[in-house]
Amino acid sequence: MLIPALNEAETLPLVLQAIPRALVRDVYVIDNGSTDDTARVAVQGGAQLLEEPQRGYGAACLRGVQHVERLAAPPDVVVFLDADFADDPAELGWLIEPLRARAADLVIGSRILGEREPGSLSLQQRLGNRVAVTMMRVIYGQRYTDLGPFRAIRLPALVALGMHDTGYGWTVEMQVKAAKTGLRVVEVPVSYRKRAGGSSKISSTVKGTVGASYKILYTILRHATTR
Ligand SMILES: Nc1nc2c(ncn2[C@@H]2O[C@H](COP(=O)(O)OP(=O)(O)O)[C@@H](O)[C@H]2O)c(=O)[nH]1
Ligand SMILES: [Mg+2]
Repeated sequence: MLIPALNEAETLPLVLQAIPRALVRDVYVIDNGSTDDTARVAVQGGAQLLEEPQRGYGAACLRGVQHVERLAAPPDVVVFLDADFADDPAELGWLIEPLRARAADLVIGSRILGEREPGSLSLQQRLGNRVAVTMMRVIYGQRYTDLGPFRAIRLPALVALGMHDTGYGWTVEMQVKAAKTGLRVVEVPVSYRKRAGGSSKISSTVKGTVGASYKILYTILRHATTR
């Protein structure tokens, strides 16, 4: 399991405690240059610590993937989970079930299909999601309902996608490339609550929202022209 974290010392312990450890071999926290106690609480909570000095959600995820890929015994499946305790790690079983059953290569936890705490997804997030999934359906013929961060993928399939995005285009890049290369994709409902520690670094600010929206649309369209 890979958990990118930037200054999430408040919520990371809750996340780590809630992970059903029987289902997970290793938990890695990728510290993305935190200035708080993130690194310490990660280790205290039983996770292994990786450091990624380059800022960005995708940079942290890529670092984690490169690490597990090079292990002597790489895992079959990689799960991504945010450190802000907005997702419920206890729902991991539902997420990996389709992979276990060999019925999917990529499983997206959909917050749209699941139970959302009021206010956990802002209006602009829901609208942005809607635009992005509609574009992916029209351009790539793949039905998604969400770009949720809680997701599981077979490691060989992930490596074959050749992920590059170092920022918030990471989740949509994975989905676009999965659709283009014909991975078997399944969505499962996941619940979502308001992040506990402070406010979101992206969706609660105008700059973050505009930047992420632009990046998401750009990613969808760029891959359309390199079909
Ligand atoms: N904003 C930001 N988040 C990062 C970075 N690296 C890792 N993260 C983690 O990415 C996750 C998602 O960030 P969050 O602020 O909740 O964004 P949102 O859920 O999209 O509004 C959290 O677990 C962050 O700690 C980074 O460089 N920038
Ligand atoms: Mg969040």
